[in-house]
Amino acid sequence: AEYLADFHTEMGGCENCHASEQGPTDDNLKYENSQCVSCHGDLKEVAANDPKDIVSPHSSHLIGDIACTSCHKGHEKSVAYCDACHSFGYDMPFQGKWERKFVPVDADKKAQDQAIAAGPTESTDVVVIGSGGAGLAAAVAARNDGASVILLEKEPIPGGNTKLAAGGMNAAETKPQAKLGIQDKKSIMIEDTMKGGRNLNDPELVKVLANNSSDSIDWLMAMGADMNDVGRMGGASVNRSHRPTGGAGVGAEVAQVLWDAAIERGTDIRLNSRVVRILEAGGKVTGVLVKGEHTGYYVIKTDAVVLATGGFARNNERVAKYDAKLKGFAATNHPGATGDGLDVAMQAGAATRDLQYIQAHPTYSPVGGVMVTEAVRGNGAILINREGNRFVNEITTRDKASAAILAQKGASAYLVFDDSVRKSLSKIEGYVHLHIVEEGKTLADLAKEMGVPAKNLETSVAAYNKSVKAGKDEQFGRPNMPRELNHGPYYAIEVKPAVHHTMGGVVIDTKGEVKDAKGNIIKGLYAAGEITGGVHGANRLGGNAISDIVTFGRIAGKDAAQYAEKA
Ligand code: FAD
Ligand code: MEZ
Repeated sequence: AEYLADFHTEMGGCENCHASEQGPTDDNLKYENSQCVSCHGDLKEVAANDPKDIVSPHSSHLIGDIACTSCHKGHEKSVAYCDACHSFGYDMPFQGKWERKFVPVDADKKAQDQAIAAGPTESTDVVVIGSGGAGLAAAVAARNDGASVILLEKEPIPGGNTKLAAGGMNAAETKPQAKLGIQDKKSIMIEDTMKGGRNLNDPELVKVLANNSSDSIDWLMAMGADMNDVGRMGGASVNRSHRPTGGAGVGAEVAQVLWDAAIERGTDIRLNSRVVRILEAGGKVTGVLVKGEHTGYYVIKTDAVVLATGGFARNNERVAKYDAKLKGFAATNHPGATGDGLDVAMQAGAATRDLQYIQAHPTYSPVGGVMVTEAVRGNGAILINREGNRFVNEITTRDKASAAILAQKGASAYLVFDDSVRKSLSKIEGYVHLHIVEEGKTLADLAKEMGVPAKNLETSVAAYNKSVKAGKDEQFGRPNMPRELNHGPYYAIEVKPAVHHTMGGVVIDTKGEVKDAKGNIIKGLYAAGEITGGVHGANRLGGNAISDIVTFGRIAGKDAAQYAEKA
């Protein structure tokens, strides 16, 4: 049998998988997935039977109830969705690398027009587009305000880039900072953010970001998030990047907590559901046109839409159009970060800004295909080139760190750290698990693994340790050196820059309302998160995106709910 459906049919007909002869009745494939679970067990049970010598594809960092059908297809070739982000270094099942073909939102115009002419099939107070942190925060806030909410996500797996976020969420004057004795001010967060963004940020949006940041931490913690570990990210003058105790990834925590809260509040979340058009009449939003992967085109009537579709770093054609230097670069992002939301927003008349500002993350592992969090440097790692030498202040802003790495021989470098850094950040265990970390009992052993001169590596680390002791980095001016690197074993990860964040996007005001080219508000259209421009200027500081999506997601969701009530 070629496809799963073929041998399942042999075992008992279509009703083996489907509730009706017509096939799937919803885009989450709720019934079909419950059938998989009834025979094969749930993800935990399946994971328990996976071979122990591989990273089990069934126990993962993904959020929500991961549907079996995301990978196992009935009537077409199955796919390994993990492959969309990772390179495991061994053959994955189903052969061939998973990829998403980009289909323009206005493809199939005739069928779209027919669905619009047929009119809405349902209605809701608020439609949220995108199931990343901004979308989930907006949905929770809108439900808290009493609005009915339908949240639409085009991917089979929820959480967007948010679920991948690693290093932390920036916030100032928070309770976790106070507990750790860290003195910070919202005004310093504003200064750092403006400076990092080369003062091209919208200062009003930056004030909203910083002034609401501690409330956003409280909001998440009240829903059960652990944001108690606080570290340093590049360009910050104070430790303000919040993440779970022990240094686990922040994104999986935030996305899971928001997902659970959205479900608990009765949000209607639909996966495999791509919004291709926002409908409006007389300058006001009237609905959205959705393409359900299994249900086809349909219209939802609504007065308020929150666009939370994220950025476009994974669409290299679009990236290169705005910044030709990044042509051919790998990306750290999830496969859905293609920029459809921008197309939908622009079609609806939204103005955009700063699209030319696209950030490369300095430390992407070309071997594993994953980003290595800035928190590794924040907790003490240094950058070493092929000559075995340091060459930059490791926790400078990303634009500067990326440029410095690209200027080294081989256009890549090594993150070098010791066992005390490893122990300080549990996220590092994930990199070890992915086999992207070289290890040496001594620095000389490690140098051999890296293929760099041992003498130089030893001298570089000794000089760095001397700077830590002296509290001053004369060579590169690194401001924060949390620990000496003298606890073997020692580790190295080869890293190079990859496209990471798109700073530009639709123009919003401080309430998350979207503006058109004349500066007028498009009534009923709100946006939050990486789809928007202005918060980060020309260069985003590490940790500021999660802060952005939670704060502006909350604001946009609440405002959309209040607008819908009055409309
Ligand atoms: P996303 O989380 O990307 O969600 C957008 C969702 O919209 C996606 O699921 C997408 O599929 C969906 N979508 C798009 N178009 C449509 C459509 N037409 N119809 C329906 N759905 C659609 N930032 C930090 O501050 N701290 C960190 O530690 C950090 N670490 C990171 C690590 C990695 C590997 C990456 C990639 C990013 C990291 N960032 C971090 C950046 C941060 O994660 C993102 O900027 C942020 O999560 C974006 O959130 P969002 O909700 O705007 O978009
Ligand atoms: O903000 C980010 O993108 C971030 C902190 C990423 C990371 O290195 O963990």
